[in-house]
Amino acid sequence: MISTVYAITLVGIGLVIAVFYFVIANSKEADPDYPSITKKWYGVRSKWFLFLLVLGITVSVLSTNPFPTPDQKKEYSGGDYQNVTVDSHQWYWIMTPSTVKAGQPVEFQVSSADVNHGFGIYDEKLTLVAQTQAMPGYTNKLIHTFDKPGKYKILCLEYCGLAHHAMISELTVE
Ligand SMILES: [Cu+2]
Repeated sequence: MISTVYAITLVGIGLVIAVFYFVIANSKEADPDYPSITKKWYGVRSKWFLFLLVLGITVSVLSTNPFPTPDQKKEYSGGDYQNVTVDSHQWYWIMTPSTVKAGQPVEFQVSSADVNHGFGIYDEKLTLVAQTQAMPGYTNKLIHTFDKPGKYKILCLEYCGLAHHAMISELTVE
């Protein structure tokens, strides 16, 4: 098996060398039209760049509206926040408590026991409603008011190792 792989590798290297040799042996002096061609395609390139820039900004603005991090300074006068402590681990969440009430702001205190994770709250249609980073040594605050009761999903938004995809939990909003 190993000698087969070795042979295939050698043949591959030989092919690459042959292609390089062919290109170098067949290359000629620069075309006299080269400067005018360069000028024309530089123009095309800058128009293409502007198009991509405008497209990128438009897509970013449209796809982050509403922005998935709610206003953290919004005043709330209807009583206390509900507090939820979130500890993230490779590869699970510990949320205390894991049931909250709709209509009253929730303050999530999010931290990590090992590496960086992304704390993402998704509704039943798997639309991101709020998110913050979970970092070791820091406690990040995320304030969010749930309008609708239901089962919300917690997914990790930052690749954190082998079982990152399995880092799923549930938050019940009553
Ligand atoms: Cu994670």
